[in-house]
Amino acid sequence: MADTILVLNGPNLNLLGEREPEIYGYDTLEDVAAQCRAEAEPAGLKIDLRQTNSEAEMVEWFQAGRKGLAGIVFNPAGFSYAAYPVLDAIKLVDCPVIEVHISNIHRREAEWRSKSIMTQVCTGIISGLGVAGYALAVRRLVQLAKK
Ligand code: CA2
Repeated sequence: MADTILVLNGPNLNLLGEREPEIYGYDTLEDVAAQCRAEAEPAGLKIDLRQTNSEAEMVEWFQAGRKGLAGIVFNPAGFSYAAYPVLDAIKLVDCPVIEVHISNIHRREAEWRSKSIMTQVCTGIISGLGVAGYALAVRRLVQLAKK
């Protein structure tokens, strides 16, 4: 059985916990990694959490993850709205991909935030449950890996 879940984060999420806490909360990506590990490790799965501001690097991570992963949790952040090369790369992977947004992208001040182009190629989406959405996505990927 594939034993790793990738947790991929797009632009600016390296600043999670530092900026706009009223929207995104106070947890950092390190906290998110710990919450994801608490879901995955009892099932014998590992978490590999990464963040990049580079679209090219994100494409390369999806390409490298084409085979052999239990699943991918993906917060595309600003890539959600225009990064078609990333959308194409998601289509290459053979594991489930769950899109996660910390905020409810359908309930934000700007309408463009609700139009993620990634959703059409992801297995499912969690949006608006805060950083807890990451661990919930991992929980579902653990269930799917056991099937
Ligand atoms: O709610 C989410 O998780 C988002 O994907 C976050 C993105 C935003 O562009 C999406 O519309 C929704 C990134 C927001 C800007 O980056 C920040 C990172 C940390 C703290 C504050 C802002």
